[in-house]
Amino acid sequence: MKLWTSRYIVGVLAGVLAFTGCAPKVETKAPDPQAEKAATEKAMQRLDEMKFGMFIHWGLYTIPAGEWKGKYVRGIGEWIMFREKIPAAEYAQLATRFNPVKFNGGEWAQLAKDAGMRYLVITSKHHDGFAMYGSKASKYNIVDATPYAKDPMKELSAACGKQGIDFGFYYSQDQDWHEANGRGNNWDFPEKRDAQIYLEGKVFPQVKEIMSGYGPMRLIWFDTPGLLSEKQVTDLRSMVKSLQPGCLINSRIGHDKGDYAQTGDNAIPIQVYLKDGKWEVPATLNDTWGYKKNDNNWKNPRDLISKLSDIVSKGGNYLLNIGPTSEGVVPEQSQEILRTIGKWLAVNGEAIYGTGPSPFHMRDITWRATVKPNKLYVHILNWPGKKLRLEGLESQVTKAYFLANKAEVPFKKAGAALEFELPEKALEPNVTVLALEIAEAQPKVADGYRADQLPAKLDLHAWVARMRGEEIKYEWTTQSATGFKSFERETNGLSWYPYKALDGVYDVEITYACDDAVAGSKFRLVAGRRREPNPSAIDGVVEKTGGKFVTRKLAGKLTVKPETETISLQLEGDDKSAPMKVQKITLVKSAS
Ligand code: JFZ
Repeated sequence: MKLWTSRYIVGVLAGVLAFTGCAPKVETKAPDPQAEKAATEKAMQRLDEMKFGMFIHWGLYTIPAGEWKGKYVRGIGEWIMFREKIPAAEYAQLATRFNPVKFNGGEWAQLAKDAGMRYLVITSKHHDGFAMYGSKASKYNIVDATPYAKDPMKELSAACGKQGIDFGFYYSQDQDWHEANGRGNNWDFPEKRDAQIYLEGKVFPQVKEIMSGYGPMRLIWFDTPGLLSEKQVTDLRSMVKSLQPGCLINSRIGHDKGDYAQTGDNAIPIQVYLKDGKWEVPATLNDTWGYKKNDNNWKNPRDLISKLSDIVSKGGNYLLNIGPTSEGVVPEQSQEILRTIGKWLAVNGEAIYGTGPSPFHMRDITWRATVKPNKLYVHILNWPGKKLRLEGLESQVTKAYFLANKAEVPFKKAGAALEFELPEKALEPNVTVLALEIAEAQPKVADGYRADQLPAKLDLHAWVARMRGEEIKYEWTTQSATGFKSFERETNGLSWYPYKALDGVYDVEITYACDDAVAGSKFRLVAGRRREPNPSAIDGVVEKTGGKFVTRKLAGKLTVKPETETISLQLEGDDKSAPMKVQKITLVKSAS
């Protein structure tokens, strides 16, 4: 007890000395509420129109790049300090080797521009506590602690300004593994922390710095709010808004104090989602945010472009990450992927930027829709062959044409549907957009087809799920997910995110194929919230399918409530189930 008390006091004293010594106390006065509201609304509209942004994770963790003392470290690269419980003093030594001589802010801004990205968010300080800009509030920063000794964020923010790309900072406001009073590092600092000391000594001064020295800040991206109190979060918000009322704040500031929301990483709602305002999907190009030298699990451009269409048609923005190396180089593959997306956007951007979400719900993965006044854009994700049937549109279509070549597309009425005559093959390797000119400003959609009217029988395709685990892959030829390897620490499986679209008790079918050798493996379907003690669940056993895709009804029912966060399919046990291919699960609303 005595020991604990004295260590605590020493810890607090050290914190007070380290912080109040060099940083003046920062006042947080509340901004004028009217001005804040107007500026925020304007910025929200701009964010909604931009749709596509670049996320950049860059920090000291790019030196180990996924390997510590010769050992490969699983998981996301920027968490290596935490994963390996690296002492703060030892980790800090990385700074003496951080020298990104190849960094060129103009090139990064140009890459974002080439990719068709309209905004950019970069880590000013991640959980490791190291400031990637010149900070007066903490010596642990790129100018004072590295041989590079320059502030790359000055160059980058200026380059973005020149390119017309909105600039924003990521800032880890609660987790800080370098500080005794930051959250997360209990291997160096087992004592109880005092978050207020950390906030006043580091966070408030640093947030003031990043909000003041880098031009107009379009948004600030806080992360992993954890244990800050509502008062602390409110103070943080006031500080941001008093400095730049039009700077948007993301929901990961905590306590519902953000202007717009994030989904989980790489998590896309299953349907159009407009109930809680604007949202954004932060996503990776491979399986890490911060650079890892051995992570070559790159998503393909087709997948990413389809995801962009999917997300935008559901009402969201896509924030896609690059992880530059410790030299300041963006991996070649990332550049190539982004430029491919940019080429697609140069032709099809009209169907993305400034559009509204789909007026239809989504029945399968053939197409998605976005709208503009008098226009409906049909994004064809999976080419249906020579005919595309579009059901549920009541508006009169006056003209149909492809954005790719402006060629008119013949169509006729077929009962209540429209039937478009397509070429045998897709025009593009990626998403082909069919533009429809319609008589009304807003498309009229028939009852039963509207976005908020889901059918009693609803497919959840593997493609719409988040694929968790490094081995799991999507197979385009069979439209199925495969590679369900089980590992102890990484959850492995498919997760769907209903985001309030579902409410009820459901019978469940699963469509899969497997070699007979896989039969007997167990799987589990779970619907619940994070860490919910008793989620709704169905256990199943894989049966022989003779290699063909079959649909099987599961024994049991799944309860999905509006507050259910995820529906997950996990294959339990060893690697036996790895080659199983899952196309979809189907929820059938049950009477009981
Ligand atoms: C956080 C960070 O821990 C991570 O390093 C990275 O910066 C990422 C963008 O954000 O990780 C999270 C935070 C929240 C969720 C998932 C990962 N979430 O809500 O599902």
